[in-house]
Amino acid sequence: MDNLFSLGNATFENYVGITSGYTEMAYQMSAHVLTVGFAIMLAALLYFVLTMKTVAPKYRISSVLSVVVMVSAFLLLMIQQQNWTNAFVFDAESGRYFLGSETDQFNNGYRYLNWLIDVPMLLFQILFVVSLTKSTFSSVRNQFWFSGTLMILTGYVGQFYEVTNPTLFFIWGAISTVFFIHILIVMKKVITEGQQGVPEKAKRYIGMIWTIFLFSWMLYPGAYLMPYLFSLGLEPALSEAAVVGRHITYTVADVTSKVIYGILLTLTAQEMSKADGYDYESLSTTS
Ligand code: RET
Repeated sequence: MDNLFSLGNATFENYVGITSGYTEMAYQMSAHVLTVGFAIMLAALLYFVLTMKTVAPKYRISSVLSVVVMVSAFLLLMIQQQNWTNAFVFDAESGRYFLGSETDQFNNGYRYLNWLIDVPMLLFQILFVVSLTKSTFSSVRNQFWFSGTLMILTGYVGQFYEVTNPTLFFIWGAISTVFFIHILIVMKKVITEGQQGVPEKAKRYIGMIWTIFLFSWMLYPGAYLMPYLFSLGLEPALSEAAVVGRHITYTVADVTSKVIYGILLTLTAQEMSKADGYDYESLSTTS
């Protein structure tokens, strides 16, 4: 693999793109999955704007935060998609796409920088819907902020080493995981406290939020590890299936952790609003 090291700390998508190249199907599936990802963010942006008034004013900050998340995700995921289509060039002789020699290489970094905005927003968002009984708002907010940011920054550094230095890749990944576990512990506390003294339906929604949260956030470290999950060894698999698998995993994770999570928070807030005497279904259309 000596000649490959001229790619610098490139991620495995580029190594696949210079060794075997991508078949039409793998290249297009990746492009399409990346495109559907940002299209969903724009569509969901409308949902969060249009449902804003279906919840009592004190819950509306949650919708505002979803709007912030949608705008930043839409823009950064669009750039991420362009990074994919610009990085690889079709070669008519072999019928495959190879890494271009005069283009930027592909890197998932746009995603990580998007998380830097979205992760704190998604974590804060729930605090505007549920009420804490024992913990204080500012302490939870600061813990989310601290661990959320460090989890992403350490993972961002680690992903550059996924091919060239697996040891560093796993060390940075492990440090990131410590912060991730801290986030899960704090979130579980928020969920448990939030379920106390709320209407039955809202309680069920909050339970679903925890399941969705756990499932979708776990997909991100899965995508980080993708080249190793495919090789099941200490060398990354340079397989296009793993590349497509990573794009799909990230997109499913993004739609679930941002859009479905936000919708469930809206539904929870609607139930709590009703319990507070604010029932949007019986409001007149002019109010
Ligand atoms: C990294 C590095 C490897 C170890 C772990 C990670 C966790 C990432 C997570 C990201 C969540 C992102 C979200 C974005 C929404 O916009 C950084 C991949 C544990 C949990 C929810």
